[in-house]
Amino acid sequence: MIWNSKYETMPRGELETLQLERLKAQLARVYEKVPFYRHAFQQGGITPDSISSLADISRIPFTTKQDFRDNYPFGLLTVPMAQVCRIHASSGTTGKPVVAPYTANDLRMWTEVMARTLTSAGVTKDDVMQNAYGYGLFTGGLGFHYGGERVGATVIPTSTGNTKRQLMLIQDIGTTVITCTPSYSLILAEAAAEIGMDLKLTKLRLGICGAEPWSEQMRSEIEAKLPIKAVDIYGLTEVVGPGVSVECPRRCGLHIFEDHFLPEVVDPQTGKPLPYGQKGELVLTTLTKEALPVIRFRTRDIVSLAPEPCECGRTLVRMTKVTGRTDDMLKIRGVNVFPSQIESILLQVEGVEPHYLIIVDRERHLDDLEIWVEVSEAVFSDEMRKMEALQKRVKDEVESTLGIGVRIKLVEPKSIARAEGKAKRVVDRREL
Ligand code: DLL
Repeated sequence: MIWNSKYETMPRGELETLQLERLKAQLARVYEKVPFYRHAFQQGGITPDSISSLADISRIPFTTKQDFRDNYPFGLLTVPMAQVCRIHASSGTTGKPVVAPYTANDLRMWTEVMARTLTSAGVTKDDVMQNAYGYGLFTGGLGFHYGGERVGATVIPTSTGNTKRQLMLIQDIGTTVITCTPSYSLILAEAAAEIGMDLKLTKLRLGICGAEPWSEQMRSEIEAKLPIKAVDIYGLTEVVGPGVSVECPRRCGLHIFEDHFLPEVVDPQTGKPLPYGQKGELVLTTLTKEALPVIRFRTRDIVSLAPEPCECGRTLVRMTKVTGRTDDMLKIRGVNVFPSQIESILLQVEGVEPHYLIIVDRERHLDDLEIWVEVSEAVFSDEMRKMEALQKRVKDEVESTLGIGVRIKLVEPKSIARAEGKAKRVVDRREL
């Protein structure tokens, strides 16, 4: 099923004409309204009028997460606050989050792309969709929620956690679709096994999983342990949230909703555009977003693009599953975590040395975060009570910034191996 045939199956020539028209309008708006973009364009020696083809976009400078940080919170906004209806956020590279404001039109567009996404994944009005993405500042909860309602499905807004209650609702209400991170779907499977509940006897048939990287092996594991077909969905806060791309029933890549998001793949080192089929960094430009359009946003996600028509009938380009990142961002329980964030917290705590090791593991499908932190000689030779107080302080600081639980292990001075070159700060033991 296709939610919006006009745009999802538009002949590519027509689509490209539409994209160029929208791109020009978007560039003219940001040039007029946002000093950051005006300066960047001027430095690159261009004006919106210099862009006369889609290929010309490579002349425009990139936008990065750092630019969001430098313009925090509203430096990239193009409308008065009175027109902003909602704000979401996700973690940035240090303490301050990335802020995503939406106008009423932005929310309509987001609901539209989420309705397309859910329809592509196989959701219909007859489904009962249990939404176990986090509600709140995270875009997952409300993004799926409104998309599900738009399609006409029955939406159960369970949000994350409370696994036993999730299972009870699946059984009692007759949930057919679960929307959650891939790792959470395995937690559900395991918890069901523990209480002797056979998920195969429920009505569950479909899972829409994203917000963190997952491999084909993990998909096989999910599909073996739950009675669902697991579909991949991709998106990011800076661009819209979930709803940028999704798999169709053919499952041969994720179709990008190109009438709203213009994709490019570039060489992460040189920034030069790469041809279709070559792996590189995904760069996205929003074509219709009002409150906070982004021009050439470097996602840091590694993909390649395939423009060949798909058997499903969609003409929209397909991206491969995300196979990695060009930076050190970790997704821990669906939350973006940067080692630099942790470092900047540690550096503010007295008695702690700037030597640390971040250990990420997956214990029974749940991501586990432990940080080893060296303490100063003075603290180390102090009383136990003081060490405990320091450990609690570090734990509280890290947890309140990241919003996820962490174990802190204080270790002796000079016990963390020193690197001669680049320090190794992260040990990721998860096998995705
Ligand atoms: O994770 C939005 C989302 C919510 C997507 C629910 C899908 C489902 P952020 O928290 O801003 O937004 O994180 C965005 O997560 O740049 C990728 O690195 C990663 N990511 C998101 N979806 C996938 C996926 C949401 N399907 C960052 N596969 C992105 C791999 C993904 N990585």
